[in-house]
Amino acid sequence: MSAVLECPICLRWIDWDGTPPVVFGPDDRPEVLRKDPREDDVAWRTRLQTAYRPCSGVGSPDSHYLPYDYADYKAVIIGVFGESRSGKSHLVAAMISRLCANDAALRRLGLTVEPLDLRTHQQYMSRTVEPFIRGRRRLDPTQPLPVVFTDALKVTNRDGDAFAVSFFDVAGEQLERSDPEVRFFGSVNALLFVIDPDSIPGLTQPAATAIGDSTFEEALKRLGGRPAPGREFLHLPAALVVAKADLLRYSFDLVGEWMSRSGPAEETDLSTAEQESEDVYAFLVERRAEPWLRPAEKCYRSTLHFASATNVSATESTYGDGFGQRRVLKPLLALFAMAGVLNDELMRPVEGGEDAT
Ligand SMILES: Nc1nc2c(ncn2[C@@H]2O[C@H](COP(=O)(O)OP(=O)(O)O)[C@@H](O)[C@H]2O)c(=O)[nH]1
Ligand SMILES: [Mg+2]
Ligand SMILES: [Zn+2]
Repeated sequence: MSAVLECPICLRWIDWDGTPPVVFGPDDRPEVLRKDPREDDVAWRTRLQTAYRPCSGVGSPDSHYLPYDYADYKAVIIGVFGESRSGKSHLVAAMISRLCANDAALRRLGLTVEPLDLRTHQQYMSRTVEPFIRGRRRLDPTQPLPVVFTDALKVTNRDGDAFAVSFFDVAGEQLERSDPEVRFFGSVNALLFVIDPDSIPGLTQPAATAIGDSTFEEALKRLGGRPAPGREFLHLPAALVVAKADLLRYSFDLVGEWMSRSGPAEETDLSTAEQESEDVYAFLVERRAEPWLRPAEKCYRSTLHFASATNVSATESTYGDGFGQRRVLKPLLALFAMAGVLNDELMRPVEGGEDAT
């Protein structure tokens, strides 16, 4: 029997070994890749590195193209939730930018990051990450489009275990209602909930009247429909991020304190995740924002974070002085630790807590 794999985007089964490799030609159209009988194995394998397997007919409009080697790695599929304008797309772009920096701090954690889906990755970097991070340009609102991976990366840990880490960042309105396009509720196995301080009454907007985030409720409802042992908890790890935390840092000392702790060494130190989670939780409870905490109550494991993708607000469509990313990597690394990409011992608080030297 040949291996089958579920398409993470549409949940249809793919006969993995029976599906021929496909490449995208110069006109961006998929075409079946054929081995030249005179071609040696090394050349063939090199060509396969940029190949895909379609979940349905080659060129068919509802086909999704998964990296040829996708099934070789354990899939970590991150669903990003939050209403429109909560800051999802800026946060994801900032996270991926930091993750792909492959800097010394990440190497100390033993992580190596490479593109998995080269075509998607290059498009995402050139259309989104680079204009934002290097060009300081504000990202346009995400369009409600057919769902595809935002990016897919191969992340290898210290033990040599490789993971296919992919992200779904779709338009908020597609998450709010039961959009038939959005089927990834059946495949995501790590959750990123983006809490918008602008929507919590009394934080940044005096006129805010929301009582929670409808996309969180929709996600918890639809994820809860999955068969799971226990049922009381969703057996999925979640990171809850209070985004745009730069807007809170001067009005709330607690947020200011966390936001002043930044930089590669701090962001890759997960031993403070528990303390930060407690602080964020208490902060939100004190401000009667319990509805935004539902994912933390529902998921069997969760962490909470303060982060800012920009550190300043945009003027017109660009970010000026002070632009930078603060604490964006830690929530993703915490998800990695909860999902088994990183050793979850890294989240054990250091004896003596914050005062330890
Ligand atoms: N001050 C501040 N504004 C942010 C931050 N992240 C996003 N924004 C703003 O929030 C708006 C919505 O962000 P976006 O990422 O597109 O939200 P999405 O609809 O959830 O994807 C944009 O206009 C951004 O300028 C942040 O960290 N700080
Ligand atoms: Mg968006
Ligand atoms: Zn599919």
